[in-house]
Parts: sequence; structure tokens; C-alpha cells
Amino acid sequence: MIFVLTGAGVSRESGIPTFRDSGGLWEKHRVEDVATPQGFKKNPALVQNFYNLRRRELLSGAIRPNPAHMALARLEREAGEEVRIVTQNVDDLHERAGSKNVLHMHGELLKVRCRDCGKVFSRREDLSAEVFCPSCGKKGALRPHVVWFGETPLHMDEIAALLRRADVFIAVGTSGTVYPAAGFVSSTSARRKIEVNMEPSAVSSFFTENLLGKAGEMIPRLVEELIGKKAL
Ligand code: BV8
Repeated sequence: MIFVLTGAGVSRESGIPTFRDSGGLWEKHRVEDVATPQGFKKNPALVQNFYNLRRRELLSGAIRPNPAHMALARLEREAGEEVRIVTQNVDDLHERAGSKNVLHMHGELLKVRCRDCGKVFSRREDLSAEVFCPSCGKKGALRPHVVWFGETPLHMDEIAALLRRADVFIAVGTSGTVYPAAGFVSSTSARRKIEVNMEPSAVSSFFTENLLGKAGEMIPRLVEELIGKKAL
């Protein structure tokens, strides 16, 4: 089984800014203000606006899957073995590229959750305190369905089982600075651990292979090799 962990770097060539590169998402905002429950409590309108802007940009038509997303979807189809993508990203570019069973461990930009009844809904429009929960009817109880710092990531049990079963672990476009995702490479039993990144990450030393370069160029080649291996 091939386990693929993706981070913001895989969506960079699609035009979505990463978090930590210059011009990144966090450059304009303090993380504590826009990606923590405390920040949301203190200034919900600021946080809703931060996510509204990102949602609008994702849906603007200017952002499309890049060759890295396409190659990972091809790997799923042609590897001849199970391929699972676990992404830290909240965009839907893996799905738009054709990937089927993607696990969004930090949630999804195109979903919202009711803080009262807990139900999760797809949503493409802006969110504000004026909106009613479609299920329990509560006004102003909807929040972005994303995992903030200090909140528990999603699908952790399933991810732990996948890490135990993985033969190949690939990390693409992640700085390896946020846990528990950054710890996956040291907890998997995979024999091949491949990092694809523009620069060494904080956990590069845990990988057996470090491929430096753009995901859009490196991933199609890596997928070719992985599929080709199977064909031999
Ligand atoms: C948790 C969603 C418990 C929202 C995000 C001390 C105090 C309090 C907490 C902690 C602490 N120490 C550790 C923690 C835990 C904390 C943490 O790790 N903090 C860090 C800052 C130290 N983590 C948490 O709070 C997590 N929850 O721990 O709960 C628990 C644990 C286990 C089990 C149960 C419970 C929750 C963290 C989730 C936060 N939410 N995002 C949103 O999107 O707005 S984080 C956000 O940043 C992303 O989701 C991602 O996870 C994270 C890292 O970003 P990357 O994807 O790596 O992007 P980055 O910009 O950093 O790097 C991009 C990389 O790509 C770069 O290396 C660059 O070189 C490369 N690149 C650029 N272009 C390209 C490229 N590579 C290839 N090709 C290119 N073209």
C-alpha cells in the first residue's frame, strides 16, 4: 500500500499560497488570530472572512489541479495496489484531479460545521453569523469545517492503521512543522520513505529518499517509476 501525505506545497503551482513561504497565508495574519479556537472566539468575523476569501479564491476558476495532483490520481488508478492520500490541505484539488479516497486530516474549506448540532454541510458561499444551521436552525452557529491549532485532527485512527500497513510512504510539499502530520514519517513501517519538496523539511532526516524540486515536475516522474516498477 502506498501512503501519500500532501501539504500546501502540492497546491502551490495551482496558485494557492503556502503557509510559510514568503507571501504565504500566515504572512498577513498571526496564526493565533485566524487558526485557533481562541482566535475565532475573540473575533469570529475576522476568521470567517479569512476563510471566505480562501473559499472564493478556490472557487474562482483561476485555481486548477496541477500535474502533481493529476499524477497522484493516475497512481491511484494504475499502481496495481492500494494508494491512499492523506492531505493537510483544505482545498479540493486532489478530488478535482480524480483522486477518490482522500482523507482531509485538517478538514475542508468547502465544508462547514454546526457548533451546536455538530452536523457537517458542503458550502461554497461565504459564511457569517447571519447564516442559520440547515439542520438545527441555530443562527450564527456555523464555522469552517477545518482543524485549528489545539484541535484534534480528523481520521486519526484510520490514518494510524494506514501507516502500519504502508510499504511506501511519500510526503509531498510539506514543511514538516505541524504535528501530528510531521510525525507520520517516523511512525510508519514503510520500507521506502520518499520526501518530495522544494527544500529540506524539518523532518527530512527520517526519509530514505529526498527528492528536491517542484511537485509538478517530480511527482509525475516518481509516479512513472512506481507504475513502471509494477509493470516489470
Ligand atoms: C493537535 C488547517 C492534538 C486550517 C492547519 C505547543 C502548543 C500547542 C500545540 C502544539 C505545541 N506543539 C505542538 C503542538 C501541536 C500543534 C503543532 O504542531 N504546532 C506547531 C506549530 C508546533 N498541532 C496541532 O495543534 C494539531 N492538533 O496536535 O491535536 C492531537 C494530536 C494527535 C492526535 C490527537 C490529538 C492541529 C494542527 C492543524 C492546524 N491546521 N491547517 C487552515 O488551513 O487554515 S495547519 C496548516 O499548516 C496546514 O494544514 C499544514 O498542516 C500546516 C503545515 O503547512 P504545510 O502544508 O507544511 O505548508 P508550509 O507552508 O508549512 O510548507 C510548504 C512546503 O512546501 C515548504 O516546505 C515548501 O518548501 C514546499 N513547497 C513550496 N512550493 C512547492 C513546495 N514543494 C514542492 N513543490 C512546490 N511547488
